[in-house]
Amino acid sequence: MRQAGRYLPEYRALKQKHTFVEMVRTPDLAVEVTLQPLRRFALDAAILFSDILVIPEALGQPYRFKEEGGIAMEFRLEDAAAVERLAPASAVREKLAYMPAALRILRRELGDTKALLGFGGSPWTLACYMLEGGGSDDFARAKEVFHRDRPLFDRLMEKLTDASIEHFRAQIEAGADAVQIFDSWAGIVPAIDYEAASLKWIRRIVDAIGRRAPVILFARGAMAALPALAATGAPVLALDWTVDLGAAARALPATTAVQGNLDPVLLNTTPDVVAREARRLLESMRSRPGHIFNLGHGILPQAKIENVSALVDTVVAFA
Ligand code: 1CP
Repeated sequence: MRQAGRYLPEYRALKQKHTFVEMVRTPDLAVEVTLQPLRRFALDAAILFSDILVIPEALGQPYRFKEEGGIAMEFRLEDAAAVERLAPASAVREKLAYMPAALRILRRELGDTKALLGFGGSPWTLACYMLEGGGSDDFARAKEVFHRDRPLFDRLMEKLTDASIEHFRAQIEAGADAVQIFDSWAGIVPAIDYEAASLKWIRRIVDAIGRRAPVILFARGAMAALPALAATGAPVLALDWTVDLGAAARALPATTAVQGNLDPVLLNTTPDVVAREARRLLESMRSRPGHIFNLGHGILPQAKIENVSALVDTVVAFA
């Protein structure tokens, strides 16, 4: 998840001096931000500081981080001609070379004692930002295009799928132990459309890269689709905080590991509450092997550092 961010003073200090995009594009800065939480907390894994929107950027649709927060794309994809104008998937290697560069440094710094995660957005989630031209509460335009102009939608998804496969391969070659696919906007798709709008493209990615490294699949808001998500072959499903982790895990094949799913809002409370709720979550998974403890979505800027410490200490001490 977004473990970096505004809750850490050292991150805020760095962001005073550099823009978000600059930090993403400069390997030494991306490495520094990635390592910041690991210097404070006994975490088992690091996730590269970057963003899912580097893929639209590599294809010719740049993004920026707005001063008031949130993301804006330089333009929105209007029509089929705009989709055709996007660069081919092969552009990813050259345009995003800063990402494997940062991963190679991190691999050296972390040695073999910590897992290093790469990531990317699902084609559907990327298409949401590209068709909308920025963030949105409902990404209505992506759904409209899906229903109104399926050839355009499919053409865009093919490009995003190919670009994502290149991107994940490059990250694995540079030392990522596993890659996480963020289908952050799965939850806005009607269940009956989820296969055609998102899942079939994710499956292509899992088929293409699953033999090289484990895939962690996170489809926020689509917990009713967990059996279908497991059927993609992704060995790990990340679960959002809306489901009972223990019950959901026991309903999945024993070979599917689960990651999650503490409500990030708890980190705004107190160390006692965090420790209690973390133990409750761990207890619910006691009889089910294959649990990667994590939040159920990204960490919030309001998270308190003493609460993150309490969380990590509780998980590490749990027996
Ligand atoms: O901890 C880390 O730094 C991990 C790296 C990481 C990841 C995995 C970042 C850095 N972003 C992401 C994924 C990402 N980016 C997703 C999928 C995960 C999720 O659902 O949160 C999405 C949807 C984005 C797009 C994005 N980037 C948004 C949402 C925009 C919107 O309106 O929908 C935002 C606010 C960002 C900025 C961002 N990316 C990462 C960080 C640390 C930040 C916050 C920057 C800041 O506030 O200073």
